[in-house]
Amino acid sequence: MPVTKIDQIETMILDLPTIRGHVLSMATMRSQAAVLVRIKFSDGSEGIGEGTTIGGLSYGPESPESIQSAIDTYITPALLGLSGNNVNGALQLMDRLVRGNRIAKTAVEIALWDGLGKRLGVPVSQLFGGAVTDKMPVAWTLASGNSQTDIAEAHEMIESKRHNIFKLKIGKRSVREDIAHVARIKDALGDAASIRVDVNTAWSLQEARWGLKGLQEAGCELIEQPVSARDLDAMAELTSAFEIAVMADESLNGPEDALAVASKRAADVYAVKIAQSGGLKRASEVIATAQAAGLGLYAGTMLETGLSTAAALQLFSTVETLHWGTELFGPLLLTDDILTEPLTYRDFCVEVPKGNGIGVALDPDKVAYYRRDTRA
Ligand code: MUC
Ligand code: MG
Repeated sequence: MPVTKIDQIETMILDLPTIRGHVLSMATMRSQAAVLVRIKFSDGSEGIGEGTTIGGLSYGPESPESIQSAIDTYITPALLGLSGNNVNGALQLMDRLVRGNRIAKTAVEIALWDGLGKRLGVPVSQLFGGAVTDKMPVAWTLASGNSQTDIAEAHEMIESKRHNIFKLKIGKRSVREDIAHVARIKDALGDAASIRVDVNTAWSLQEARWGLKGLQEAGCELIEQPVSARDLDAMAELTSAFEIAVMADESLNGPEDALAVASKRAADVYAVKIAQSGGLKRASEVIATAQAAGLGLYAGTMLETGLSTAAALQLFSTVETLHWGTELFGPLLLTDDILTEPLTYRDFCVEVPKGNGIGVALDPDKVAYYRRDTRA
């Protein structure tokens, strides 16, 4: 293969409205800000990537603006002129020159994989050893803030065969109110649905002990990140004290965290997010750690557009067993899709896009319309 150099890296922020308020313990989202990356290579080929977080700076240490500035100011000058085919080389350089900033690195790395896959004429899944599935179960998040609205939304999803796994966002109200809310939804849906919750770190250990007991009795199957990301001792206590599955999300920022959580047995399941891991390669290392430790796997989301969702699908399609399925529904939470061909959601599954690279293309008119820097 001839040497193909990285000629240009362009970034832009898109502001995309959500279909309803998405109420999380730390923020209510009414729009999502996605940072897109387009890399142009010396042979004329291109690759696209995305780095997206949730709720400004309320979820994690990176914001849309910091993602863009980390790329423009520090990553791009280091990568220009280097080989576009050597993704590992680019990753090592980014890790050496830029601490943290995993989502910024993810956006660039996805664009490199996309360009490489397109030049080789293969999907990115092939670059990770090949897909073992072409579709995966996909959960939906009920987070309107109201039990009756959530129940109506869940019924619609089940009837249209779009989702029968629901993640409820809790942690904003009292533990008692949250348990009652979950119990109302579980009672209304019965065995037609799997009910899980995400507390997004909002509880103390004391609250979590009550919470897990109540949720378990209400028929909830899994609880995601009940306590602080750093409090692995509390996560380990909850994991061993209750039958309900405990899933780590915010505790997992890359392979080193994956090893720490596994060593302490501080979760039963890993929510693997490509953005939080630092890209597809680092996410594959998080996955390998969970597999080696005998932990369950779930494909998480940062509520990204179809672009990053497609990149995640490429990687997760290569994983032998995703015990808890995926929540790769990001594009469905947005009022508009920015892909020329939206991802396919049917029969309770999301399908892996066919095609080279990450398998999707951006709609230029939509991108122009939602770009923050050119909006009036
Ligand atoms: C999170 O913490 O998992 C994922 C799905 C959703 O609704 O919010 C996110 C964030
Ligand atoms: Mg979560």
